[in-house]
Amino acid sequence: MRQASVERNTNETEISVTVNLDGTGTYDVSTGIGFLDHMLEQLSKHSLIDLTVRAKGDLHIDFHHTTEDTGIAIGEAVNKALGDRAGITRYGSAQIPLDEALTRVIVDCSNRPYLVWKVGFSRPKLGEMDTELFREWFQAFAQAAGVTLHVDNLYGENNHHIVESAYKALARALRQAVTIDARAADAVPSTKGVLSDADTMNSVSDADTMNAVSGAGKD
Ligand SMILES: [Mn+2]
Repeated sequence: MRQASVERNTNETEISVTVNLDGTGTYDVSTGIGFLDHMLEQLSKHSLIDLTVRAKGDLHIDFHHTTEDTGIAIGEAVNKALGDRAGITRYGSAQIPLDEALTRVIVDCSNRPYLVWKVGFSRPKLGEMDTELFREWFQAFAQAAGVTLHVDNLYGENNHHIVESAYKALARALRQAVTIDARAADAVPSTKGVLSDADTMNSVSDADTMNAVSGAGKD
């Protein structure tokens, strides 16, 4: 079983996360932000990644730190659970509708963190949550998980539908990408021969890797 746990404590948030990449989509999520819980439950359910999240953040300020740090912690847990990334399918893509909204997500478990975010909202808030925070979550997740992530809302009107279709598409794309490829179960899917953090430590200053650093964990 590819499982990992992460504890992340700062002055702003206290978060514990457990993931099992080879799960059944069982979740137990509590961040203190109802809408974010709803999204993380979609992520687990449709990726088949078992997910436990306990977050206690400084919600009296706003939802920014808790949203971003939850993305970091879940990303770190996924990264850890992927280990040396040998045998994974590596790439995944999904186009998921929710009524009138359609969102495409493409994932590359490349250990080259990068986010392309082409999602716009017509309202500043969903429930109590600022819609601009969803980009922060995806940026933090991409950075910490070591994945290239392209998120493209093709069309849609309802803001709840738009963001929910993005999380569901992430889930389905991730499910493909982290699945062990039976035809290449022992091989690292890269001609470079390495995809893991430990093996690529020396290339952290790589310009392409650094491109994606802005945003995650900075504020
Ligand atoms: Mn919903």
